[in-house]
Amino acid sequence: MHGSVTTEAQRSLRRLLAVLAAASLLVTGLFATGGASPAQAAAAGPKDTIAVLFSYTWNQIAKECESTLGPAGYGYVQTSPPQEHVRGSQWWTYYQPVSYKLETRMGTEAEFTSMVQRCKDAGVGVIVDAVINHMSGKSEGGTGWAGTPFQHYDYPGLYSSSDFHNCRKDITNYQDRYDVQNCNLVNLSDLDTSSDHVQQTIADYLNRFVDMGVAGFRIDAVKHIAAQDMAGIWNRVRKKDSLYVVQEVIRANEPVQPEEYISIGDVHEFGFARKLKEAFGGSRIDWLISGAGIGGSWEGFLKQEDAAVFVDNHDTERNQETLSYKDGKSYDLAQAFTLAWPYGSPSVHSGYAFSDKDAGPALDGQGRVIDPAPGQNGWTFKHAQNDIQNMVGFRVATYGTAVANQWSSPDGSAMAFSRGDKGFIALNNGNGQVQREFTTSLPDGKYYNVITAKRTGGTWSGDTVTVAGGKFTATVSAKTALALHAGAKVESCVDVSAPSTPAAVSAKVDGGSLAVSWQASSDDCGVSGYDVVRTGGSGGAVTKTVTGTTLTDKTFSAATAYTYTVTARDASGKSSAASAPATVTTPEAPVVTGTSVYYKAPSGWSKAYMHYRSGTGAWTTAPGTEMAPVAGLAGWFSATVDAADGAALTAAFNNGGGTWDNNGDKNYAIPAGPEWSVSERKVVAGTPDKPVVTGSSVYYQAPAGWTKAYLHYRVGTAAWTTAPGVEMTPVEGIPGWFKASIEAPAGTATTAAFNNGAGAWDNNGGNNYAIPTGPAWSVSGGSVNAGAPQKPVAPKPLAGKLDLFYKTGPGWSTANAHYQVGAGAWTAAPGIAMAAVSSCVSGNGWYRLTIDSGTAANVTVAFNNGAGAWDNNGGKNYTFTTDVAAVSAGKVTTADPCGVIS
Ligand code: ARE
Repeated sequence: MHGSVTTEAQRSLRRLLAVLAAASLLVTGLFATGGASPAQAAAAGPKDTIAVLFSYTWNQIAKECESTLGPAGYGYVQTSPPQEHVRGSQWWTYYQPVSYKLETRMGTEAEFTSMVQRCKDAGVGVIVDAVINHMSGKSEGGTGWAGTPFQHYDYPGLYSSSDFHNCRKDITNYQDRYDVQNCNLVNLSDLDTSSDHVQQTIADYLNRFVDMGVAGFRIDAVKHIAAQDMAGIWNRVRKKDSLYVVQEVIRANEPVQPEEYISIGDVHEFGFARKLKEAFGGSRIDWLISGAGIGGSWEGFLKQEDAAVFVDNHDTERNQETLSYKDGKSYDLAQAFTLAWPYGSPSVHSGYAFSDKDAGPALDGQGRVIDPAPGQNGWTFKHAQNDIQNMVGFRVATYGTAVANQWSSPDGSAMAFSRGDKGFIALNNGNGQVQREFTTSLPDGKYYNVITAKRTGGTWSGDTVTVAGGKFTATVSAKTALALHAGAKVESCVDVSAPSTPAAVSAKVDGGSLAVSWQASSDDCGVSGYDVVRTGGSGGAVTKTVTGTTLTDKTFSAATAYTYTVTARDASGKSSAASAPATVTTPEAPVVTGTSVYYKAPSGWSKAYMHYRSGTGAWTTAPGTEMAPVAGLAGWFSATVDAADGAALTAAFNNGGGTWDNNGDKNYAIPAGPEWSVSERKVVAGTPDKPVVTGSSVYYQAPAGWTKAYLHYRVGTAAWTTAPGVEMTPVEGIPGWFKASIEAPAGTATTAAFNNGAGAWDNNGGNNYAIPTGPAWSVSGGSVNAGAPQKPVAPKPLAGKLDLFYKTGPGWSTANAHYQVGAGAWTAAPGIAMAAVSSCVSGNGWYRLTIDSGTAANVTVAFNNGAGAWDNNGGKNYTFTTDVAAVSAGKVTTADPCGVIS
């Protein structure tokens, strides 16, 4: 089931509507001058792929257009910046303009003009890398490639000091829009693009290319040009509605965002390339296509109609933000995926190998780039690599179709999908081969695998697969792909006769399956598949279609006779006669039993896989079957697998990341049977014992100002909750207190920290809180106490008697209260002995005394242990005015701390 991927057709339509909208605004005279033009860049059609020929000479680009790019189906070729630049051997000299003369070390103006025409004739539009944000970065000035003298802020005949922004220091703070758009990017003198003169000068430069017939522009460093300034420049460009524009705004957590520039044209979605690195640079790639798949529906991604994508560009191949040619086959797979997947307009980067990231391309004695040639001077020729140029053709052939038939392998390292009824691709980023029957929406027929097959002119040669009834069986080796499309189909032959009748059909019991096989039929245009009809048993007649000459039947009843007949079909639908029947009777016992295996993983494993075989059958493909965590049993995982005919399983376990437990090289023998548990190298029958789990209520007194409280915790050594943890509920009647319930096996403490869900934490000063098992615990003021908090009872004024509680300090074995009622006489020292309270809800150590207070409004007390130790409240004594009072560690409260007052 495919998601709602916006197709390129929708993309074109939106572009077209935008262009029409702009046009109609103009004719009705409503077009407001001075604002950003609503015009959009040209529609991306089927040929939306750009070959970026980084640092290539103009002469060689012309040749590539004719020999490779045009025939392969590239719509565009992007050049490196073509204006006069500073001198030097580094590649990046041409990102430092000195004048707008089209004289560079890649070629002359005449060569550039000729290239534009030759590429156009080959069906390839030229995209110019336009460096318009700035001029050079040479503080000391100098002389340009074509001999133009310049100073940092002075380019004779073009710009003088007043044409540059005043900031004149380097950008230091990307969080500050002003800094980013007014100061110098790596010392490059920053043009004041708000000025009319500068906008017009830049537009004149761009219009020279428009008149020459280029197809569009890459706008370099546009993040550093305010979007409204860019609109001011763009409004002065001719034929802008027929140009394709792609802008470089590196997405980051910064004020200037890619979306600000979409009224001008496409913007590179750097997030796409970063995700490709995450996927293809690792193992799992399946998440790229799950649901709607990577693209405009993803949070923080440009919409389909605004996005341009790449696997890498000349900056990111150097700073390792993305994959690069250095990643070998995974890089090529990412490229194939990008070309097959309908999100954004893709660029294919093609440069040269390097170890020094500043190193320029190979130069001749005069400093000119030597024409790139395959296998020379490190040029990668990625744009011409067989699989990549053929995937460009795939993109053309599948244009406008939706994604369907998504499939991924259990370990996520391989995936496949269809593009409507026009194309199909399978990508294997894993380390083992994938062999299976794939489902496609391609019409029946024989297709070239364009990843390996070669195209010469319009003729293909190489590996093919045959699709029949929407299925085909193929093997995709590790780190390779298989791609089929409507434009690379074997010419169908003129089908006259039906296939011959399948001969020598046999059916037999083979382990836990029934194996049916026969001899291949012949046909004038090839057999596309076989229909195998089974009769017998309670299910009646069942037909299965296969492309090979065997069928493995796994669904059947015991002690039953089944009869198979086979019919061959060809691609035009002609069928042979049915074969002679072959009959097999299944054995008595059920031949397949399910065994549930429980495994206690070593500590630190977050996942567990079981790699196994049943009897003498084949091993699973490593890492094997992923096991599921067992609820309530920390560290335990389980999987239920089929064991053939009561056979034992041989198994080894691993964490999916290369750590194995193979029982000290002996593997584990797990007998047939319903349930087995493997723990500490022992295999025992049955499921593991679950610990007795008890529930606890955790109460928490939150710091002032918290409106919510969350409990973030782990039971024993089990995993932590996902922050912020579980939300606690306010305790009714006790302001500031919150409550949550947890479950823990008896005797296993819970480690906890509290937070307000908005980033404020109480983790007990970095130590966290240890909460024992038990019915209720209260956490308050940094300590954990047994029991629930007491509802506060409004204190009542003293009336006749004082109920006094005192909690002794360490070393006191008795407590006396020496007191005075109102202004009356003091008791004789040491006063009256208090009674120990044997059971107190808030813990041990409390003493109690009831004092007759008569009509007095207060009672004054000093406590002692009868052996000379006194607590007289630091010399002030304690004065009580309520009917209940409790003193603990110098603190007076007015509630019963023990729950003993009836
Ligand atoms: C060279 C030297 C510098 C020297 C300067 C002037 O390396 O040390 O100060 O010359 O003498 C390219 C090279 C630079 C080179 C420059 C000029 O990469 O090394 O400087 O040419 O010759 C930001 C911009 C983004 C820009 C990247 C590189 O936003 O637009 O930086 N990318 C384009 C091109 C580059 C090119 C330029 C712009 C300049 O693709 O190839 O520079 O024309 C965060 C931010 C990004 C920021 C990134 C890097 O991710 O979010 O916005 O990108 O950091 O700072």
